[in-house]
Amino acid sequence: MGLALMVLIWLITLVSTYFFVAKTWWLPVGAAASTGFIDGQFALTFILMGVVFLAAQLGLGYIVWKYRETPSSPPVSYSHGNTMLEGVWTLLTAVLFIGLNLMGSNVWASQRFDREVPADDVKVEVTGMQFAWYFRYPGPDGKFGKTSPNLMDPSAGGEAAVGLSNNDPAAKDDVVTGTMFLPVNREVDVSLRAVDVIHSFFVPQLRFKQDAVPGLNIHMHFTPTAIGEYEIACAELCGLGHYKMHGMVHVVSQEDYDKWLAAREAEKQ
Ligand SMILES: [Cu+2]
Repeated sequence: MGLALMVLIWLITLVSTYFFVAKTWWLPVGAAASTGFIDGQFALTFILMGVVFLAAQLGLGYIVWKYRETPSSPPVSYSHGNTMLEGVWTLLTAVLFIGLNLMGSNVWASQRFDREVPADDVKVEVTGMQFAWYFRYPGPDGKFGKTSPNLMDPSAGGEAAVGLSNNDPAAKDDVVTGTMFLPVNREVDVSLRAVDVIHSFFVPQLRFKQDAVPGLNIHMHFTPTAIGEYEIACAELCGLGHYKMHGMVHVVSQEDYDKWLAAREAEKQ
């Protein structure tokens, strides 16, 4: 029985490790400038944790087999553990987690702070609500008009859903859409908001994931590097309609982006 259990534990361990090594289940091909360092951090975390996982599971199987019950086994006895072993184990785990955290903080900060803001970045405000995403572009004046929670009417959709104030001159040319369009190879400055509960804006191909929190306006930036259509998923369980809270990002050429934006402006007139 001990032998069978050891083999079973090792089998489950090796089969589950295979899926990671063979990358049968992995992030899709990246289409953003940050793909390299995010995937690097991701791979490093999986390799380090994978080694610990393998060692722990192989060790578990061995111990289960070695201390199996046999006719000559001594009666069960309890010990109070080994303080030295527990100390070393706790220290190594702490070093591993704090180390990964410090390394990851560079990657984390690079999407939020470390940068010189390019003058020609594309500003988009993303608003999450139960259960839709809205995207607002500042229009030719480059300025977002005022919005107010009092004006928000999610059931009305569009401009009313994000609470756009029509009295503000800067709001006149703002474009609100249900689909995100972005020009390729230009830095996008996202302002992320939520109307009701916490949502999470996740575009796997763009290696972008950030919670949208009511009351906060969270800035992040990324640069799409390949033309294509990418699905947005809400990655935070946000209510009964969570499963249908998705949208599309269309990364297009600069020319197509200009045309699209001009058409949306024309629609407003
Ligand atoms: Cu959501």
